[in-house]
Amino acid sequence: MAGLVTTFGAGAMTNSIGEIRNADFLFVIGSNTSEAHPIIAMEMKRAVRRGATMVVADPRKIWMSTIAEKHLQLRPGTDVWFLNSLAHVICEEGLADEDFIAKNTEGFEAVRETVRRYTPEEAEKVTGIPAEDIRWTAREYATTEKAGIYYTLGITEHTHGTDNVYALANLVLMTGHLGKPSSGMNPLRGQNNVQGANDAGATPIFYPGYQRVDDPAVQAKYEKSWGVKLSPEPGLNLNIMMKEVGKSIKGLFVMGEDVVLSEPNCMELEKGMNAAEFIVVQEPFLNQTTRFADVVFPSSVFAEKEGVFTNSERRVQRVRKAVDPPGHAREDWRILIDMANASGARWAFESAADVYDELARDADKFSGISHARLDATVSLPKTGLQWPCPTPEHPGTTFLHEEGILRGKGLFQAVEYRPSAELPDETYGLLLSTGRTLYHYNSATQTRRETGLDAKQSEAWIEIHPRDAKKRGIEDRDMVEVTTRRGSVRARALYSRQVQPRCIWMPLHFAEARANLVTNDAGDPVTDTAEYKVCAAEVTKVEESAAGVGLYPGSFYGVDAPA
Ligand SMILES: Nc1nc2c(c(=O)[nH]1)N[C@H]1C(S)=C(S)[C@@H](COP(=O)(O)OP(=O)(O)OC[C@H]3O[C@@H](n4cnc5c(=O)[nH]c(N)nc54)[C@H](O)[C@@H]3O)O[C@H]1N2
Ligand SMILES: Nc1nc2c(c(=O)[nH]1)N[C@H]1C(S)=C(S)[C@@H](COP(=O)(O)OP(=O)(O)OC[C@H]3O[C@@H](n4cnc5c(=O)[nH]c(N)nc54)[C@H](O)[C@@H]3O)O[C@H]1N2
Ligand SMILES: [Mo]
Repeated sequence: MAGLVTTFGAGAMTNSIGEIRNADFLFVIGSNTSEAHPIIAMEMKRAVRRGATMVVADPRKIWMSTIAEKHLQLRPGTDVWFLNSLAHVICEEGLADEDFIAKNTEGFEAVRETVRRYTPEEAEKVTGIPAEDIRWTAREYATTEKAGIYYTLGITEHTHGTDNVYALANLVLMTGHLGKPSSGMNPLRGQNNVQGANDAGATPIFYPGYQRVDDPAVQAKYEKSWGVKLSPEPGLNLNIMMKEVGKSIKGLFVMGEDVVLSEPNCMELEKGMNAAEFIVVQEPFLNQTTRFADVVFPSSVFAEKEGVFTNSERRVQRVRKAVDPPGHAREDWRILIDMANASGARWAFESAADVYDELARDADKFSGISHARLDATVSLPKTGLQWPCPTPEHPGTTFLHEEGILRGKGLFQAVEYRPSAELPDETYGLLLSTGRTLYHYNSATQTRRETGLDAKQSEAWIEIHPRDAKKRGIEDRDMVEVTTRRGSVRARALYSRQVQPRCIWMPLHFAEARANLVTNDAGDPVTDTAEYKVCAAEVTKVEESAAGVGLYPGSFYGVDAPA
């Protein structure tokens, strides 16, 4: 199991972005690729233009669904049903790659047994996807050699997010779509360098390079290397930490996250922040979270510093300083080193390159990578090196698992459907989902400071199906209040057929209408990732206030035109 779990645990693409254009079947699930990953979407468009078949599984009509052979518009939160029914068809119709399964995997029988019950006809009742479309998708996926899966938050931001990922991995393993070009299992990472942050050990369970904190040999290695005693206990996951702020967590050092905007059920977090004893925020901009800070360290943005970024395909690339940080702002690493040394450490790093060298020294995956090597091997358009890259001579790794599933075996995981934590009922009759748009970036601290982007989308909105709106006496563009068990926000209602009836959708970007005042902080049992994608909500019309009348956010292809 070692290989697959390391890869899936690392959450990196098994394959590379450049391979997408040569894929013959693209299975895009829970990813609004053209808005959230436009460069990767370009590769997908290129594949489709070449003749590849694309299937989009998404509750909303998104731009990608307009070029897909089929749009499987499932009900939010029903992916395990859908994916198990694909596995059902693959098993029943003898499409599984028995040879690959025997050589490379363990645990297939349990999955075969579990999915027996997940017939396409039953799946249709739960997911809303026609049984025939399920059969067709299963056959196309299983019988196409170059078939890749691409997924993002529509899969992970659920209380059954881990089950969704396992159900996808089962499909990859049973069809043997692994260790080959243009195939595999490809989570598209979110923030710039979120991959690099994970690689560097910014997670509660790993040291750099996905070496487990509870492995005594690893612990001993780092105690020697860093010269300090280390704990073998995994740390807390983000969602759990946020619930402990002001309770067992008395002090908080926040760097590069606008927590009171982006964490679920954020009013509870605000209470915790008010009860905390000391809060430091290291930020290039004043944001919602700096309101709670005792100290703000002004830091710099990407163009103001040296370093490396690692993207979703494990490619470590150099970033170079273009301008000096303004005023008192400084590079993050310099601030952290000063903090460490003021606390009694003796860190002597003189450059970002020194910091990277220390990381690479103890983590095999990157030991062949250094700023010096990256600087010496610039060959456009393919810059950087893809890990694993264990030695200075190693060329880097384009796709993983070429020689079988590394040293271990891919472990199947039988998963059963569990409904989302909170579903619509008589009081809260609508299903609310949240996400992002092309024009703004997460907390929008950066994009709302840019006049062009702000002109495109200057105020918050919710998308509601005209039928649901009319039932509630809501006209297109009326101001409404969205209420859940946790709180309420005001935003403009837009009639939209992008969303299904009985579903509403809103972006997370707007500080004055924080989606996270209403989202559910129930977490996945394994990762604690919150259920941002499903909660129960109700919508009522409110009087237009004098302020806050902004521009219509626009639509890219007209499906959300007023009825
Ligand atoms: N322009 C822009 N780009 C960004 C960002 C940004 O804020 N703005 N943020 C970056 C970050 S941090 C991230 S993590 C990525 C996220 O990238 P995405 O995950 O693509 O972004 P989301 O808007 O969350 O969209 C998730 C998709 O999943 C669908 N979905 C919702 N619920 C379900 C479900 O139950 N099942 C299925 N199958 N699908 C579902 C939604 O309809 C949507 O199309 O984007 C990154 N790129
Ligand atoms: N409702 C809902 N909520 C969500 C999501 C959702 O889909 N729905 N998605 C979730 C996801 S996937 C994510 S990733 C989060 C994102 O949420 P956040 O991480 O809070 O959002 P960002 O805007 O990416 O960045 C946070 C801060 O980093 C600062 N920053 C930028 N560059 C630097 C730098 O170089 N150094 C330092 N120190 N700071 C910097 C920015 O100014 C900003 O204030 O939101 C999550 N919240
Ligand atoms: Mo993200």
